[in-house]
Amino acid sequence: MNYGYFDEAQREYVITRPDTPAPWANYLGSPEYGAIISNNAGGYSFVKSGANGRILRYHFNSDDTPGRYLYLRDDVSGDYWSASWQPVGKDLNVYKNECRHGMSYTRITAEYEDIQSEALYYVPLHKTYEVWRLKVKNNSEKDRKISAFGYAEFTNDSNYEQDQINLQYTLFITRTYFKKNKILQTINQNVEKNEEGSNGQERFFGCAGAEVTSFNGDKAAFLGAYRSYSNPIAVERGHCDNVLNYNSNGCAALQSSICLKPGETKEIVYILGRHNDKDSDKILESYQDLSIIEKELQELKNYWHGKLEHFQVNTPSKEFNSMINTWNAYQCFITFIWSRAASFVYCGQRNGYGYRDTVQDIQGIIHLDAPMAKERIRFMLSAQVDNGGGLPLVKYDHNPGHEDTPDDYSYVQATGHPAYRADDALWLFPTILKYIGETGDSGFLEEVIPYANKEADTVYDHLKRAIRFSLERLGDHRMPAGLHADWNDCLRLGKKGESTFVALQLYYAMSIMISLAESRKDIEYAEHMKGVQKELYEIIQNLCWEDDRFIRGIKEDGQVIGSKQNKEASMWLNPQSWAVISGLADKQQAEAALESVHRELNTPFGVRLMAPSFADHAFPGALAILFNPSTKENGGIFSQPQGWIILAESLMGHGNRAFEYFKESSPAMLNDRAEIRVLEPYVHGQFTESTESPFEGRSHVHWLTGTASTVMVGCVEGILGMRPDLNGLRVAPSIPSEWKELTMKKIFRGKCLNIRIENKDGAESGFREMYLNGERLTDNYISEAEMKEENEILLVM
Ligand code: IFM
Repeated sequence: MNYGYFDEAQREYVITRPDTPAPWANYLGSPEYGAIISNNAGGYSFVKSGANGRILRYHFNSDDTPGRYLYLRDDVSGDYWSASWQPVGKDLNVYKNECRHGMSYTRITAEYEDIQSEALYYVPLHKTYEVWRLKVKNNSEKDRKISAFGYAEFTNDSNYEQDQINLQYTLFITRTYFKKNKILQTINQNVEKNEEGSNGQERFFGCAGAEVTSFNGDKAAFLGAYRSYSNPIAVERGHCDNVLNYNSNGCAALQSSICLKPGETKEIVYILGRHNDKDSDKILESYQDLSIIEKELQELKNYWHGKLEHFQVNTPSKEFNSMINTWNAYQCFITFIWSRAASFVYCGQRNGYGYRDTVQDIQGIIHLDAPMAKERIRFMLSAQVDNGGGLPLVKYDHNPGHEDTPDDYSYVQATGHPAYRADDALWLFPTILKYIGETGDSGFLEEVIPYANKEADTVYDHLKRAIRFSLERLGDHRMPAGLHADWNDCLRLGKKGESTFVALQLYYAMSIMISLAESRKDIEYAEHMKGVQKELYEIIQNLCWEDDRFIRGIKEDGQVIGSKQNKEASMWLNPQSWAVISGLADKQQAEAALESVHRELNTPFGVRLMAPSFADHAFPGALAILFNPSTKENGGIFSQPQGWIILAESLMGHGNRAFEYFKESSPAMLNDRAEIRVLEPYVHGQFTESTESPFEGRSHVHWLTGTASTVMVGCVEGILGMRPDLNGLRVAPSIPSEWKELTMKKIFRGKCLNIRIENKDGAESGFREMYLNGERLTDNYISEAEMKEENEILLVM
């Protein structure tokens, strides 16, 4: 069943049925002012922090309420509805509704009883408030008298947890006032006032374009006792009763009357934000001329569409195109910006950036906005401890050079992270390599960046220390120890247990370091690294290869995890894909390992993280057993590794297999089975339930997931074969053989590359000829020096 479609010309996902199987969300705003909104206008807003800056309330894990509600009432008949289907929820046979989620804005249109409405929601670029514009049109043949009620439910405290739980306090600290067409809410209004008489704890919800005829600042007064958002007494009655909040729950409800001639349209704009009386008046004044709204919307589109224009593809698969050109790309930015801070599942309690997640998230945007990526790489390097390891959690107020580390009790207490994780800093290698490849900015390696706790070093030396960190923490077999965890949070191999995944990451990191050292003529280090890498190679080959698979690791007590002999969890995905990505597996091993993945882990909805799930034979560190079988790390289809298996198959030239994995797990490909997948068809989730679940194919944990970046890399670098290096670009597509032609437009180091791939013979990979601006090249590589401002590239497969 489908609930909507991709409108690629507008870069919008259009929801045509509002009764989606879950709230389907969009993100508005920036780290300064963030907002999340569903197709039924549910959601919340916050200033700077989802945990400490919450201004709109939301009921998590519940009924997608409250939200940014715009009620409409026919003042003659008394009938009322809402501009989004919910919360009033009119019969869909008579109420028509469409929601368009775009790049940082959402537009919901409805038609009921010949009244057409359009609610547009956005946060203007570089602004710290949000705009709701309501347009109402009379499509009937008679005059209509309509009341519009804008409703915003404030939190009683900016701290989300306090607002929800500490009611004996937070119910008694807010007040609302009605001042000049707006409700102003104050918190702790008597304390710490600045010169302007404000304590920075004021929120407002105001209206421009229409007079407010009645208001409520008290939630209970607006809704009425034993009522809900679907039938507020104020709307039913036809007016608010001007009751303000004092020792109760605050809200802002503003009623305006709209008289419409046949065919006439009127507009009202509502603005919400955390600003004091004076500033909010200024903001509202700037919306007296409502034409500003179209300008601001255009600015937003230019900003986002401009970023996405850096890489565009046109393949025979419209789903692939929608994901790579728009939605996967946008999700990469959203995940990059919000990390794991705020969604309908992440309630905003994370107080920092996870090291490994953040360094991986960066990879998804490098080809679209390299300067933005560089800024975050710097930040993450400044969160590397001088021993080379990453801080498992980097606080939002991170202070480079002055931080405590997991060796300090204070850090453990503040973050809840008791120890280093084995993989954190190793993610720096592919991320920095990709950044340098995309930009040619090898000078970045010379930049001096502080460590988290003390001292500073060049980026190059930061990387050396990351390698040293792993080498100083080896297990009994001289493989890297799993420490508190490797990528898999649910796998504790014991402090000295050894992780194949980390060993492969380290092996790959060494290859990267050898090439960087050679290019800088640091021959001594390169030679040293080659020796150490060779030793690691032998160890992994001797210990971790078992017939047709790489094992997952060795526990502290010697037990092998991921061996064929194991009754449960005998086959794991990541060691197979990473054996290929790292370059360690020889051809025969790679082919065998990938075949085992397909045979033992593949399902109609993607590849399982491991199988069989733990049920009766888990070891004490196998925390995955906490989850139901086929769920999350316990044999679920974990989404992030789908990107790695797509990449691994592509690197092997298996275009058909790579695309098969894309198809199975891609949200867009499941658009017509949305009732099974449940999550937004335009967004990756953290995992999908697998074969043992009664709900096989159902996905969870929308938006904020490392999947965005791994699948992006799997598709762009893998399937599409965009493989930049220090000096230029290799074009090595690994595509499904049914694709006979595809084109790409890539902005590479300021130059425009128009790339056409011709595949008349139905190959999966490889090339016969490549041309740059009509000149035949000797292979499939173009150096930067050969490129003009505008380039036509043809690769014949
Ligand atoms: O790698 C982790 C990630 O850091 C958080 N989500 C789960 C992943 C796998 O355990």
